[in-house]
Amino acid sequence: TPFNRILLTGAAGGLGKVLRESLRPYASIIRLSDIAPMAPAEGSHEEVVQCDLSDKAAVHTLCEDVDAICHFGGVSVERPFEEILEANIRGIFHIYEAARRHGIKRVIFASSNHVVGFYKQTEKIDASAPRRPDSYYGLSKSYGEDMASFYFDRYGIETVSIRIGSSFPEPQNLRMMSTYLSYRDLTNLIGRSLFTPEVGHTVVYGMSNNRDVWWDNHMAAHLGYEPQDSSEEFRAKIDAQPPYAPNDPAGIYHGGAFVEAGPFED
Ligand code: NAI
Ligand code: 15L
Repeated sequence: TPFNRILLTGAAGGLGKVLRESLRPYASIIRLSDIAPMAPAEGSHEEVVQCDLSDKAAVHTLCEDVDAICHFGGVSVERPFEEILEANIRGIFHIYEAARRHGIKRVIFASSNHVVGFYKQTEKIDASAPRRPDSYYGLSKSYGEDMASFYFDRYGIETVSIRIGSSFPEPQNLRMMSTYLSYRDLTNLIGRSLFTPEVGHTVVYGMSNNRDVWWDNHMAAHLGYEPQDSSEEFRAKIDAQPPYAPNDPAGIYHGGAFVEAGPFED
């Protein structure tokens, strides 16, 4: 059964703009939120609320009368620690505290492959592999997954943490031939994550049915996620690109260039 009201954070972002439309079947009302301005509500099925995730009281109000949260808001690339701290680390604490106080029982967390970004592309891992964050950004997602685990064990709030690979209109380079997640597959994975009865805290890799993958989703089989798309349809275009230099992290690590972002000097 669809939810009455779903909250989508990060609604002004690349994925948020897509999900604004594609999550529509999952709820009667979708409440859209971001720190950035958004297009006004289109009808009675939309609500638009600008909100800074680092503002605890504002996030509490944002979550009023919400039945499930899709948490996609935050800093989505490597940045100085202080920026990540406010948006991602304080932000996810505020989301879970608001969920607890409002009795919201299900969260879908946009985690990232950068939680395991320091694995080599020659290594295949499942959700039980020790995390190897590749950045402050990856660390904040790792912390978010721990927050999800804690709020399930302590308060029974269930979460699916989706370690999204690369979700864009198409793969942009050879690395993304492995990490690509189509918008259609992302939408279906969010649906499975919202409607599967018992998920506890489930970690799933967000990837399409790509040929050469580094991640194994057997530990999330209960979600029944079956990707429909594959990066293979873009193979010819990507093959036309020059190969990576032997020392280019894009051809070595799961996280690609994130492994060498920074340091940020004051
Ligand atoms: P994006 O950067 O386009 O969107 C993130 C949104 O969060 C932006 O609209 C931004 O204004 C908002 N935001 C930032 N700080 C905020 C704050 N303090 N309060 C409220 N809102 C704030 O990123 P994208 O690609 O749409 O990603 C969405 C989510 O999925 C992010 O959490 C990202 O980390 C995650 N993700 C995305 C991947 C992808 O391939 N697109 C891969 C892995 C994870
Ligand atoms: C992410 O986590 C980022 O949000 C996104 O912009 C891409 O860099 C993606 O990972 C990726 O690894 O391709």
